[in-house]
Amino acid sequence: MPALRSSLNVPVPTVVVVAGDGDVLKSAAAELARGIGGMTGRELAVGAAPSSGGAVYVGTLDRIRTAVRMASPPADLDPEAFWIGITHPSGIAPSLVVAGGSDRGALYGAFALLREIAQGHDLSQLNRTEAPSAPLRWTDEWDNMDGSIERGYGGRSVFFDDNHVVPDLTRAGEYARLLASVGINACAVSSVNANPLVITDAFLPELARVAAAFRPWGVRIAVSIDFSSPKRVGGLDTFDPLDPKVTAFWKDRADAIYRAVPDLAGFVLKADSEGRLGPSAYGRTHADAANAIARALAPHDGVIFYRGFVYDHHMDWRNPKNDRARAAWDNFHDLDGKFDDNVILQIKHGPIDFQAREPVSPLFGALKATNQSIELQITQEYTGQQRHVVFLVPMWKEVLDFDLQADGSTPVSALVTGEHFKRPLGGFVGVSNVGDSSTWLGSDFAMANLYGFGRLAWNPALTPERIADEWARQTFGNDPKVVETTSGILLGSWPAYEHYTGPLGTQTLTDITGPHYGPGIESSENNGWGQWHRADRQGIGMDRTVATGTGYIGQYSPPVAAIYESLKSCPDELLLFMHHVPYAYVLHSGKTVIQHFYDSHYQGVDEVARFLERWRRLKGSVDDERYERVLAALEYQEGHAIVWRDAINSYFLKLSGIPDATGRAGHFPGRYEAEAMRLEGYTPIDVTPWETAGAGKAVSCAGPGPCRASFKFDGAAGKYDVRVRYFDLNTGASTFVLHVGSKTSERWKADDRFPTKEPNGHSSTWHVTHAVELSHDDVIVIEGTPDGAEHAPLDYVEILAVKGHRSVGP
Ligand code: GCV
Repeated sequence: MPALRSSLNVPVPTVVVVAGDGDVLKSAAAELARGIGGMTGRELAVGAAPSSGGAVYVGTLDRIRTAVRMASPPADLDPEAFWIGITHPSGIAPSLVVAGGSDRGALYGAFALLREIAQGHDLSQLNRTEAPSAPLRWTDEWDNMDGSIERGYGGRSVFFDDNHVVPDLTRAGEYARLLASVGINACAVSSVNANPLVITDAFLPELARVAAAFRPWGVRIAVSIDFSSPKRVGGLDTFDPLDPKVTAFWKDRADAIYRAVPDLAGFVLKADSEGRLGPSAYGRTHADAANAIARALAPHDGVIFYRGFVYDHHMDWRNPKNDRARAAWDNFHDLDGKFDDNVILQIKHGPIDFQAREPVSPLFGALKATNQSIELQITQEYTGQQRHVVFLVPMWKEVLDFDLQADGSTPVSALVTGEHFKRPLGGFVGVSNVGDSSTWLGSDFAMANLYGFGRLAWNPALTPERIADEWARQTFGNDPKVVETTSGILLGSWPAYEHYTGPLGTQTLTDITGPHYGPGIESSENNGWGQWHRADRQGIGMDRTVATGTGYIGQYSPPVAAIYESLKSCPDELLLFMHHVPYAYVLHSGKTVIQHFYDSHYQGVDEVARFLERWRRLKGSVDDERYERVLAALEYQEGHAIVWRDAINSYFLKLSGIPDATGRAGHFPGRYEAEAMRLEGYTPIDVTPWETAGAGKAVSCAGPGPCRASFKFDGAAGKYDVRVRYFDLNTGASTFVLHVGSKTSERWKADDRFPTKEPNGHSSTWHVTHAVELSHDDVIVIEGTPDGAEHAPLDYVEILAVKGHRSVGP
């Protein structure tokens, strides 16, 4: 603490002087007292009178002007903007000032000042004005009314349970505080797969309670609506948006909701998508639909986010011209200029669905007279579901910086903020899906994504390096070693994930009809979902060219289309998204596609192994609780990256028939397959898909157990890591015991909750025993005792020499 105090170069204030009396301002003052007090070890009073020891003044610019003389404040501030600076009032020590264009601006300024202090910045010359890049900075929560969260990995809803709002909204209020701390100003609390209950009279008093919990933090709530509500809860026989009965229904609902929640931010609508009903049922356009509802909201200053995620999930895969990537642009570009001013099209950042890598959605460049916003996914649906560290800010930053050349230079950030085409509204939506877990998102590092989303929405010019550094300092403190390691892991994590999942623009090669988590390569093909990568024995990739393919590339402006259309200029990282090529096709890097696949998967695993090594060096520098939690998460991630690597490499080795030039793919040194061990009680089973288990097989213990699988170690004496690869299903908690000779014995339970009942790439995990002394012919035994429907499935054991240790003998 003292170090932090001295680095600030201003006296630590003893009082927070509040110029004003609104609830949001009270939150700002309380945050300053709590934050500065906590970080400097000094207790601060909150009051109206300055003290001789120095103060921090907080309020709107106008009110502060009358309270204290400021050296260089701005003449004016937009409502959400703030100025933070230093002032030298007579009679008391130099003091800090947080002035907002409104109370909300002051709250953002308070959090900005706390960020400065947390990072130990010199405040003696502080003089900074900031304003957000865009008026709309929202999160969407995919919370269901029963308390579950679609694609949520951090526990249950903090808003809903059993079709009601939860009785205790303390966590909801804390979430609003968290959102406000990074400048988010609205939150759609109910899932886009909407339950019409949310807009019924009976529910509105409950909704009002959520709004009340959020209000002190200046975060307005919104709700997702079901387009067929006029029929489902309105007693009408139609939901045709042009029917006067339907427009009257929406007006009645909007008026009723605004009576209960006068500051409701608005609605979110997913229509004509993944089975949700929409205007196509009546041959109406998306503009008809959006405007009908927007007109009910307009008198209340409400807005409607209309999702651009509209596509046909029953598309015929046999037609090579069909292409889901085309859908957003095909559905909306013609409607440009036809939407009311309180409609915002909410467009996912890529044309498919938050894959490990996608190009930028061409729809951003097609809307010149329509408000638009970018939808980014904070919850890691396709990027490791919070079990893998994947810092998405570098990916988002690439998207925001990408120049679509729609009208001269038009980086995506200038389009979605509304800046370039001078739109009245625009902004950012982050699908967050926090839950009741103590870490909100279910893992420590995942919070860097929520933080980074807010920071980029506030200022898209910030760099990923700066955001990672800020987050690391505020999360783990300013120890340079900790900051460097933490931000290094964050910044390397998206590339690593892409390397071991879906390189070269193949998308995340996961089980797309299942939980979207582990590998499931063929699940993308031969079905209507349209996430095809079209791999066959000769080659791989979607031909999206104008010349011979689906024509998707033609949705970009001519200069951008020219880059993607030509194999010569198409960047390697998107090659297979844009083109179908033979496995032997040579990339710009000089490698063939297939060799790049093999290498990249090994590289990705090595990168995660290095994250782990680096983290281990922080023992003692990070509190034990978080150190151990992150360590366990990274150890698991390394193991799961190996599952990905081996699944994808084995699959493409078999399909292409082209060997890995370095001899790694398909060869597993030190590996003993369970089905080849001596089995007592265990029986071999086939694993589906085959590539997610060693040799496609495992062993399962059908009886009460324990079952045993044993083998003799046939290597030289030395020190080894023993990796037991097994499947942890969500149907029980089997017990495993590992015996190595007479020396080592370890017991563990398979009690994690992976998203599957089957042995496959989602449930494959490992237990590693480090640095075991082994002798040639040592007997290794694994005992598995089933629990419930989980039959202690075992895949293989791998015995690898500890690095730097020479084995002797046999
Ligand atoms: C809320 C993907 C997800 C769905 C999600 C949908 C959407 O398809 O898998 O869970 O539904 O996107 O964004 O509407």
